Amino acid sequence: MVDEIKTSYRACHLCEAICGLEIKTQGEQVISIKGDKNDPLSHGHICAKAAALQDLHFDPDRLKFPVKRVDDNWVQISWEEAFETVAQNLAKAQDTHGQNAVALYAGNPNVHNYGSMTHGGILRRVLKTKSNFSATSLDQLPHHLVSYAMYGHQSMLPIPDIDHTQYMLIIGANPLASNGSIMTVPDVTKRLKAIQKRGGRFIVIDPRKSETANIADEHHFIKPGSDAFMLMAMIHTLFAESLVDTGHLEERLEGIDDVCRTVEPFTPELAESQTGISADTIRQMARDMAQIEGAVCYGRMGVSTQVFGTLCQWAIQVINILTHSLDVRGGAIVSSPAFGYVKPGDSGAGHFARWHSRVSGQPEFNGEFPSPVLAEEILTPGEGQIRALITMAGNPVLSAPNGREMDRALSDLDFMVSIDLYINETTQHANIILPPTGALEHDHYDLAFHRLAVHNTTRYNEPLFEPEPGTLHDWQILNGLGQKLAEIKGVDFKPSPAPDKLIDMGIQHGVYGESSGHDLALSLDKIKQHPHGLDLGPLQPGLAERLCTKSGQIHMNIDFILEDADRLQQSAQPQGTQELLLIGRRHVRSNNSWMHNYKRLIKGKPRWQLLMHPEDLAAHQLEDNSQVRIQSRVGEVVTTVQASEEVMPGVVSLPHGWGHKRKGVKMTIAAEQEGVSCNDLTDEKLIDAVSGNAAFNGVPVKVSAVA
Ligand SMILES: Nc1nc2c(c(=O)[nH]1)N[C@H]1C(S)=C(S)[C@@H](COP(=O)(O)OP(=O)(O)OC[C@H]3O[C@@H](n4cnc5c(=O)[nH]c(N)nc54)[C@H](O)[C@@H]3O)O[C@H]1N2
Ligand SMILES: Nc1nc2c(c(=O)[nH]1)N[C@H]1C(S)=C(S)[C@@H](COP(=O)(O)OP(=O)(O)OC[C@H]3O[C@@H](n4cnc5c(=O)[nH]c(N)nc54)[C@H](O)[C@@H]3O)O[C@H]1N2
Ligand code: SF4
Ligand SMILES: [Mo]
Repeated sequence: MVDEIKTSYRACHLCEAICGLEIKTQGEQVISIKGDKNDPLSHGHICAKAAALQDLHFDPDRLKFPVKRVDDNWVQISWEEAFETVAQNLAKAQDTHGQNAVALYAGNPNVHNYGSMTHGGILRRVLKTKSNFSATSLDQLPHHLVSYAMYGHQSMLPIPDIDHTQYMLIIGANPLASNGSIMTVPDVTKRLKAIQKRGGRFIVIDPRKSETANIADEHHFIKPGSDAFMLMAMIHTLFAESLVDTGHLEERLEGIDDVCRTVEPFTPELAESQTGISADTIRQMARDMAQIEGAVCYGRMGVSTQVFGTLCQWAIQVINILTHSLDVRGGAIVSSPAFGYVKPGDSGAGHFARWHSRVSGQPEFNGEFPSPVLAEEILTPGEGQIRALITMAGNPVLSAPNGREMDRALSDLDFMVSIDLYINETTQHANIILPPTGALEHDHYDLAFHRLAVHNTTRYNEPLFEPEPGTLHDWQILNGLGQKLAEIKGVDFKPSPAPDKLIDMGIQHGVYGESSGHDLALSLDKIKQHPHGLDLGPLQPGLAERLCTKSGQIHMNIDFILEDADRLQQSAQPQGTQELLLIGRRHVRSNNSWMHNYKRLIKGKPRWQLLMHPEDLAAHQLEDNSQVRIQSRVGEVVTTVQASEEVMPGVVSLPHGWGHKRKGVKMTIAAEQEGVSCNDLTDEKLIDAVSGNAAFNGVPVKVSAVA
């Protein structure tokens, strides 16, 4: 008998765009993966990665059952043995060396996997360790810290209302490659072009003429790490030219005079000398932000993972506030999701600097230390030293700064366990790997990304396939391990119900919920009746009533951020400093460190080379397409250089997430790829001084010929 063809609707979980897919299957086979035209957010858009969901599902390298490392080999073991061994070893590390001797590192895919979100806190609760780390501090920590400090909640993140804006200033983001971040925006190309069609403009500020810059109305090169000078000068201009208009939020603002005083020294002329962007251009951008109705300033990785990350993200909020661009149509608006609607009284608002890391004194945020200090906390002896580690969906050896030191640190641990799909650069150090089911084998709800979306929608997806017998979902692994640990430690434990049970309550009590008396009377059951998803309308202003600060005000004058302006002023450099600065690069066919194992995505021209401006090549007597040595404070790599006028002179670009060709990696296709890890060069000491977030962009390097 031939199986019937089944059509399923499903969100792609690979990036923040959360595109709706229409997937046809027959028995265990995938017949086709297309965009779901009826998805109310993505309207049929997909990128090349969507088709690779089947490669991930069928990848022979993907683990399905627990394995333990015996010398250089991996041996399959039962879940029971795995949980028992892991729990014993973690408990032993805590008994011997104290509570904080066991650390947790949670990587990026947790946020794309709702069971990991609902159950992710289990191990933290049972272990009661302060040694918590995640990819947040390799990424968007400055955004959360600024939202926490200004609006009173780490998740109160204003999102660009891209579908209605008339002027969008994009700083250090490349949504054409990334498909958007802290801005869930499927089909960003169409939405950006629509701004131009309705007579608006968008501007890109980037040291590289990126894919996004290529279709922008204007692109300005900027010296990496110098954006804060430009942003402060824009605020300076708003005050100097009496352009400030705070509109309906006027009565809600605290500390505007302090802001005015702080930006006083930051003239557009100073900014010109530091950024390379003319003072006139900077003044004009400030005027445009102020004078165009429905304007928005948006900044992402380029202005988050750099040495002034927090100051930059704060300044971006301030520019939106002072130009009446916060909480207005076409500006930046906090979303209204069916689950996770941020409002006063919410738990999870966050906390900051209540304690500090042991070795270099970096502040906690929301109970986590910045990941750049993870390796030193493992390698530095003394009370509180980390001796055991759990990684969950993370690959810090390739994704954290100074990856080689991370590599050494992981091999120095007494015990390590990884909850992961693969044996890769990081998980090869584990004693035991606990693999979860694949994404198509469990249900799905985007807990994180509906909250960051440019349009309010909601959607629940059923699994496509039955999980293979004897396999476990991420949340079941967390429950199982939590239970075992609790038994051994003699503490109470109740396994958490399945994720769908947990979110149903949140939806029913949410703004569109049954219990809230909303017309839609949403519950998870009701959402399930709409497999394409439900349209909940455009972004809605209404921030004033939702502010989560104790005073109900927006704090503009946050001491620890304003003080950083002094550091900025002191960092001003004489013109003509001759240092090469390294930045990263994303490509639409890749995703951080873990999507290089699929033929479909890896084919085509190599994309891991170092890009360098022809003038710099000539100045360094280097040939296009030759082997070069790149050196930084922490290490060196040898790779191929490619001449490119995309990057500005003085800047070189190398993507992260490569460097799989090393002993122990069991990802067949990835391990055949050339390309080195950019994070063998990035520096764990180069951080945003306020938050401790990694500064991947603007790393000083030397490039020389290889004899
Ligand atoms: N130089 C430089 N470094 C960077 C960046 C940069 O721009 N430049 N970007 C930074 C950013 S933004 C981020 S978010 C971090 C990412 O840093 P990480 O999160 O540490 O790294 P990923 O490459 O996302 O690794 C994801 C891991 O999760 C596993 N995995 C995938 N899906 C699942 C799942 O469903 N369950 C489980 N249990 N495991 C799964 C994969 O096999 C892989 O091992 O990297 C950062 N590093
Ligand atoms: N295809 C693909 N999509 C992805 C990912 C991926 O790896 N591949 N990763 C996902 C993740 S985890 C994230 S966090 C998002 C990131 O999403 P984005 O932030 O949109 O992505 P990036 O490509 O890192 O864009 C950062 C831009 O900043 C520029 N830049 C570097 N330094 C500076 C600087 O000092 N100042 C300024 N103004 N610009 C600078 C870079 O040249 C780059 O164009 O993408 C997500 N989507
Ligand atoms: S843009 Fe591509 S990777 Fe991102 S959700 Fe859509 S299809 Fe998936
Ligand atoms: Mo990220």
